[in-house]
Amino acid sequence: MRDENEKPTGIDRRHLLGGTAKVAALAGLTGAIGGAGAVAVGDSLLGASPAHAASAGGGKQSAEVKPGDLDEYYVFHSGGHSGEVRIMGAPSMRELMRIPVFTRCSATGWGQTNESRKILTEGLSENTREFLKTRGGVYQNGDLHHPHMSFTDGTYDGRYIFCNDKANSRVARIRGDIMKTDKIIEIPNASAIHGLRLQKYPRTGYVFANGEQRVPTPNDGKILDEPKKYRSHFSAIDGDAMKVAWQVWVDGNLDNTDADYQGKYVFSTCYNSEEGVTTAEMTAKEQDWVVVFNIKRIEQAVKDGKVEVINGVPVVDGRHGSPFTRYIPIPNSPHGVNTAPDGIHVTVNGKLSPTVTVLDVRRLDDLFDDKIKPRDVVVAEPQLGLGPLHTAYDGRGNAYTTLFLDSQVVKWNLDKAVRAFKGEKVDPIVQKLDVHYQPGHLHSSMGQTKEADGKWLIVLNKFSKDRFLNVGPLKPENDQLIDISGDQMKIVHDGPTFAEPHDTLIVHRSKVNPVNAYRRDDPSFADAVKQAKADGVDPESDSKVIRDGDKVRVYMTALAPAFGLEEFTVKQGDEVTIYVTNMDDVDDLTHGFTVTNYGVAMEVGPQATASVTFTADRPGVHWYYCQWFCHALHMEMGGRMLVEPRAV
Ligand code: RUQ
Ligand code: CUA
Repeated sequence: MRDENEKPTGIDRRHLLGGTAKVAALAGLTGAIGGAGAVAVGDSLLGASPAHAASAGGGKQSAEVKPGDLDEYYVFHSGGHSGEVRIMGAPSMRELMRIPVFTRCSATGWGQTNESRKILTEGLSENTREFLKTRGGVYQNGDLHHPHMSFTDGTYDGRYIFCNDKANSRVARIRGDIMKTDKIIEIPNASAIHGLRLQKYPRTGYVFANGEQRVPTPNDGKILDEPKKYRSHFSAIDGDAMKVAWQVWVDGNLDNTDADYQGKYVFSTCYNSEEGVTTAEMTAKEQDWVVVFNIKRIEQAVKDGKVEVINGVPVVDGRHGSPFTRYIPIPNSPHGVNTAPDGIHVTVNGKLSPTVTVLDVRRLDDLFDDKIKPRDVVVAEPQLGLGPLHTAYDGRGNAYTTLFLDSQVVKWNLDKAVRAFKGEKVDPIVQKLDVHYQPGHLHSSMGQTKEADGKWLIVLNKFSKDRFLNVGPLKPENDQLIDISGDQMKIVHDGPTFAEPHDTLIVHRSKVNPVNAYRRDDPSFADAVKQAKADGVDPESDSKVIRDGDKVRVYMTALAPAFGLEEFTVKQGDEVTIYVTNMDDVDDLTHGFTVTNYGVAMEVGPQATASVTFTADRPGVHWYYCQWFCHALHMEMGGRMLVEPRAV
């Protein structure tokens, strides 16, 4: 689809690069807010009228999306230690939806329904399931840093969103059609899955996931305070099967990761090459590294069985000297790693070093063939400022890096950085913009794809301080929207958010096509439909109670404004499973099912079946009701569960 806002065709790249030279003259104005200094080139990019051209070098885009109008982009926002993914719209920054992933959710019953509990438990190890037995059967928390959408041929395809859980070492997948989590797996031989990125070419394919903490393998208590024996593993997960395909044992730990656009190499930063266990030890050296993984060689070794199988996963030894990896030295404790949409450059962000190191992927074949040295892959290393964490791109040759300590975003030119590294007297820095405050990740529209369109940048600031009304000791974070369509960055919106967006995606709406109702053969509730069939019940039309010893299965339809059953009776102590099928197929007609004073609640989407199991251990009259406002008679949509007391 084409939008009236889409990038005009026929952009003259050389004209643009030439234009930035004018901006370079402004580079001394560090911290200058975009809008100062008129440069007309940005206007030609936007196709703005000459009337605007005279005003400023900042973009001319507005964050305003009028009531009833739709945003141009979907934003997939991580929920950090809230454990969810949030969908927002850009440029309005309106929150559109929350997708429970590692969370429990009061509204939707995520963590409570049989369908969600299956997803939350089926990918766990026996050992973890055993551990959770006395803890409600599922983890109650998660720390979701990095949501990423699946790729086909270097750009988003809308199929899935994958994300990590640092807290409990898991990886999850969200379906792009219904925007619900459909798979969660625990990653064996890893502790704290942090960096997560996807194979971009030819498709996803692999989900690459970093084990951040070094731990004994197996971590069963036999090895404790012997850090030299700890290990960390890089994982490649088959994103279709949601199964770990292989792992690589590395030196150091693993922080962030990204993949190339050729499907050959993956990169992971390491901030603890010292393999220390205290902060002082971890930051002792001046140099750490980025590990480069050679996918073909690893796949070949796995195929040839040249692996150690640990907890069911083939593991190759990728420590120094192995054919599977190369370690490129990078100044002190690098953090983010970001592949540029040009398919050639990869930036490694220094964190404790003021530099960003730029690699050229075209040199990696030679590196793996030992024709060149690791540092020969480095083609630039500009000094940008204090605390570089992550880098985004505009598809016009510019990069944008967050400076955590300086509370700035620095815009710099890749080509100039490469030329400066060769000794030419050029300053790659285009502009430094103050942000509020202490930014971590940043993301440009379509910027992690080969279709980077250079329109918007979202900067996730860890602190909001004085930007909003005081809400007590715990303050929101601040997600700032920046117009990058001009030569100068311009902040256009402040957006408070709850703990804690780490990372975000800005995906053009043409890539995302969710459905309005479930298909009746949707796999997410296939078990419920199967059970109904086995009980001789058609869940789409029948409402009835099936008794099976002390198990009771209650089937009912939901059709606004009534459930198929206005009452049912069970005995105290029965294990009751309620199956509700929403037969409304009107857009936006979700029902709910809550049992009063039973702690039971779930969402029942249009055309979906949802189920929940509980023990009816409280005798008495317990009304159930629909908690999703669905009809003028929504308040009346309910019924009674009569629980007969156990005979004494
Ligand atoms: S990390 S602030 Cu968890 Cu993505 Cu860099
Ligand atoms: Cu159905 Cu409210």
